[in-house]
Amino acid sequence: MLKESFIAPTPNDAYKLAIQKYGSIDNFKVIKASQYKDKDGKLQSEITIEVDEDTFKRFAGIDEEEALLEEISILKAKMDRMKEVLQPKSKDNSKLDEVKNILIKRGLNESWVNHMLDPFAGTQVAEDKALLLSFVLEEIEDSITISKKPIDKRVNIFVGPTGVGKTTNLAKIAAWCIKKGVKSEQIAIVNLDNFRVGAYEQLGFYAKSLGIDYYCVDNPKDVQNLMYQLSNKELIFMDSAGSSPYDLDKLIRMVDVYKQSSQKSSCVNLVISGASKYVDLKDIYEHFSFLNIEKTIITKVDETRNSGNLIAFLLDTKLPVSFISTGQNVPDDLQIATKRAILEHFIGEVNGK
Ligand SMILES: Nc1nc2c(ncn2[C@@H]2O[C@H](COP(=O)(O)OP(=O)(O)O)[C@@H](O)[C@H]2O)c(=O)[nH]1
Ligand SMILES: [Mg+2]
Repeated sequence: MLKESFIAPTPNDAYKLAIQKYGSIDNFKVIKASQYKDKDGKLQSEITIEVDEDTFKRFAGIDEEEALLEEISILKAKMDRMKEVLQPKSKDNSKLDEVKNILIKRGLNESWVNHMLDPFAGTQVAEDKALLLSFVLEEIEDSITISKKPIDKRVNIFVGPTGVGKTTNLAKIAAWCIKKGVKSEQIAIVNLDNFRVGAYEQLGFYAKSLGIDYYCVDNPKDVQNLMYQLSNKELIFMDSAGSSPYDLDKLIRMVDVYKQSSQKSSCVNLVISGASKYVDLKDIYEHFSFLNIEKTIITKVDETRNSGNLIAFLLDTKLPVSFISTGQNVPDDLQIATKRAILEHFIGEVNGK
């Protein structure tokens, strides 16, 4: 025997449904009748009948084989629905690829971009360009580091390739410290770059206009003597040349001496141009890494349309950024680094501005 239920608003209507299906009361037996409230609070009546298999098939108008096929097709439809739920909802990754291309074209590292965005492939997020971009920007914002205080050591040395903006930004930063309340008599500027034509005069000019004492040394012994001489100064800024292997060797020896004589209260600042390519930035970083770089100062952000290179470098090295130089004007074109300031250019670039 098979059991079957009929549901209607009243017991009488439920009963009528059973008669409608099986023709006469003689073809089935009512074994249960009950009432309940459905999810909308409406009263429903349910009757359960018993019917033998032959009658069921006769009135259903199907033979056994058909019943089986029907059952299989119902199961198949059910499985398809389950697959739909389990499977990624979207197969269209064209927007995802578009976003990846924009980011890579703007200088971000391809493997980093893939690592960030591939998990979204085939999902609904993959169809939303704005969502994908904001996800990546948030990841960048979380991962880059800003130094807690831009200047927190007594002796600060500026290293980096020639022409990157070490001398001009040293002057801007010294001016910023004066603005923040350090007396100019409490500051000293030291030039380790006295070989280059004009290097002495350039920094000397800035020092004089800021009222800061200015010194020039070119060997480790003189560095040591000068550090003793300047022991009463609150803040010391050191400029360097250091591009050729000879310069670098000398710089390493001088920095070694000044680090020893300044008893750990010293900081090596790597000055890099925000307009440089990723591979060049990595080369520069490796070139100067012997000096234990603590912070980085980014210059020439006004000169680039591909700041993704810089961001890729910062994501890679995790170097804390202290200042950002936005132009040639001394002392005005200088900002304290913020994540926003670093991302601002990049956001403009990825949005095609
Ligand atoms: N556009 C632009 N030029 C800059 C910036 N910072 C420095 N410069 C210029 O880059 C050139 C080299 O600067 P300098 O300080 O002498 O570089 P150094 O060789 O590293 O000491 C100068 O003409 C500066 O005015 C900047 O943020 N933006
Ligand atoms: Mg210089």
